[in-house]
This record gives sequence, structure tokens and C-alpha cells, in this order.
Amino acid sequence: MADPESCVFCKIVGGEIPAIVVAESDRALAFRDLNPQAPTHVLVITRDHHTDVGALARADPAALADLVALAARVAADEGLADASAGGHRLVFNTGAGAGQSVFHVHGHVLGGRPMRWPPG
Ligand code: DGP
Repeated sequence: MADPESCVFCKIVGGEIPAIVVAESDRALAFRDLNPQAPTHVLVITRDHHTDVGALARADPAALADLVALAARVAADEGLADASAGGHRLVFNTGAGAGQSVFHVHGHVLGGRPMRWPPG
């Protein structure tokens, strides 16, 4: 689990690592994923370091609400807000076994292609 000093997403928040930022709020930042899995693949993170979405919910529910609102704004900006526009997924991988590789809470906003269920 990365501590804030070595966390790659904290470094993006701090401007030490460049990213393509598409939206931001006082408490959250949205930027394009380095390794996109769909035509739209944007990561939405808190500016503060929290390990995962459950930890964020416990520590700061208002910041989680802000993160989800920013994800909804990104989806709308990308033309993916609702079913008539194709829709989107907001995914929080939580724990290494579920595919989490960066231990700073992030929602994946995915869209622009058909989505299968159940996910792999
Ligand atoms: P997850 O596997 O759910 O922890 O997703 C982590 C995502 O973060 C993965 O899709 C790749 C992305 N990622 C990792 N490092 C960087 C980076 O330095 N810049 C950007 N833009 N994305 C990154």
C-alpha cells in the first residue's frame, strides 16, 4: 500500500507527474488513464490520499460525494451521461484481488464501447 510520499496519484495531484486533466473540483481531480481500456477512460481521484473507496467513505463521505459528482460531470462532458448516449461505468477496484494496483482511491469512468456483464 503506497504512503502519500511515494503515491503516484499524489504526485499527479502535486504536479510532479504530468497527466491529461479533463475536470477538477476543490477536492477531486479527473485525468485520462495512461492505459485506456475504452474510448473514454478517465480516472477520478480525491486530492487527499485515501487508500480505497471504503476508506474514503469512512473518513470523509462528503469528499466521496464530490468525487462521484465529478465523475458524473466527466461522463456528461464525454457524451456518456445516460442510456440514450451509450451510458458509462463508474468502477472502483478495491483490493489487489479485485484488480486495484494504485492504492489511492480512484473511480474509473469507462464508456464509448459496449460493456459486458459480468465484468472479468
Ligand atoms: P487500478 O488497477 O484500478 O488500481 O487502476 C489504476 C489505473 O491507473 C490503471 O488503469 C493505470 C492508471 N495509471 C497508473 N499510473 C498512472 C499514471 O502515472 N498516469 C495515469 N494517467 N494513469 C496511471
